[in-house]
Amino acid sequence: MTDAFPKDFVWGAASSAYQIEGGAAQDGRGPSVWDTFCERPGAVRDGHTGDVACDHYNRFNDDVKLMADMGVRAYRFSISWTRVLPSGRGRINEKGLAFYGRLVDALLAAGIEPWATLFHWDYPEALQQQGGWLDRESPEWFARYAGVMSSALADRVTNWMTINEPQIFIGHGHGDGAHAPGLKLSMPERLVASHHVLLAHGRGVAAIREAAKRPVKVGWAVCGRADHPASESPADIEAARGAFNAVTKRDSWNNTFWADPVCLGRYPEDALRLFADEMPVYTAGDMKTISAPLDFYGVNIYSGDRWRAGEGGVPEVVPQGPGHPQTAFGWPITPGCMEWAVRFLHERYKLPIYITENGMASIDWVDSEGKVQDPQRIDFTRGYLRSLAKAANAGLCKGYFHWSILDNFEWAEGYRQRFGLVHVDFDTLARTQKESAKWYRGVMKSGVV
Ligand code: IFM
Repeated sequence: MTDAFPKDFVWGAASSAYQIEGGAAQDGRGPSVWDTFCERPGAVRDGHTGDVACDHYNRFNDDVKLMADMGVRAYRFSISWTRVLPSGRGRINEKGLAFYGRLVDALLAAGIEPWATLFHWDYPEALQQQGGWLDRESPEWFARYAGVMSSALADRVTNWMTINEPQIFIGHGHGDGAHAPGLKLSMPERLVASHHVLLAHGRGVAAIREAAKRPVKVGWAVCGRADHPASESPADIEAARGAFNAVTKRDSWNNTFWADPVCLGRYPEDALRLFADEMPVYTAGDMKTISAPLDFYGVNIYSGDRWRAGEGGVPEVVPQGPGHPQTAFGWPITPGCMEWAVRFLHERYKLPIYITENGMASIDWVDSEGKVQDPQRIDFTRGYLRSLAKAANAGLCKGYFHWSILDNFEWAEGYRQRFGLVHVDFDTLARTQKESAKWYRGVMKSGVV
């Protein structure tokens, strides 16, 4: 069985600055909350840090050659805010800014389309000290940074994403404290921070467009629930749709609390009921700012619950049987979530969808023949792509970025979880293409999976 994708489908791979760059103290980069968090005893597994990571900051030319050799057509990377603005605002660090110019030039020269994300969790420590996302000025700090980057790169970078996965950096960074900056805020404070993140996104969209001086495409890259139906019966589809679009829990892990304000200009009714008077005061002007029109919707998809209409039509999650397939991280493998997340998002928000991340952690090593055999990653990706092909061929999804190009710093898990298409030996920093990279090369070339 094979599935062909549309000819103009965008094929790529993704990374983020703190997870691969290293060069933490090089050329005037300022500290981010992740630098500080990694210093806290016990915060990150085995005390790992992103100080060196994959040393991509110094090896980016070789990494771009590697990507070209792998047949990567588009590369989603993020910019380290504090490499460019060491204190988050104020003085621009020209050396840091120049790095991204060189990276973009190298990508373009290799025929790889750069897709830039402005914020992938490495918030400036100096701004954190001033209140971080709790400060009403924080959207303006972000807008300034967005404008600086757009002025510098939008002549060459067409596709932009504002923020990556607010569900996680608010949920873990400001809720349970498992990620930087390690805060455990009360629910009203968390909601204030969330509202400011949404405002920052909207201000960022405007700033990117204003500084670009030519038409660019702007979106975001979020995660959320990937509820999907257990069958194609209308009742099961309705059960999954209901869950996908609901805010039922007092946490950040949902779709609509974030996406309704951005795409529809309002918070969803169920969230307003659930959080009631814990919600911050906001104005119609705020909602107008937040809902600045987007060109695309980027979504990161890994795993989701299967839903069915149970007894009397009551929606219920289908329990996973014993031994259900899972990744090394313990995340259930549920390929059907790909097609349906795209369908549900497109149906509600009417934007072209890009899968800005998808992939899996597995236990990979360079074997005695010098190869990295990762058949699970090939099978995982094949299954998810076959599911995605249905949504792509229905015209709903326009591109796919595999997470990740390189094994990298997996946040609180340190270097233990390997998500790369390319294996990195963290002692020597040697790169080895995994078998999955060779397989994915064929997929990107043929558009057939
Ligand atoms: O590594 C992360 C990435 O930074 C954000 N999305 C999920 C990935 C895997 O956990």
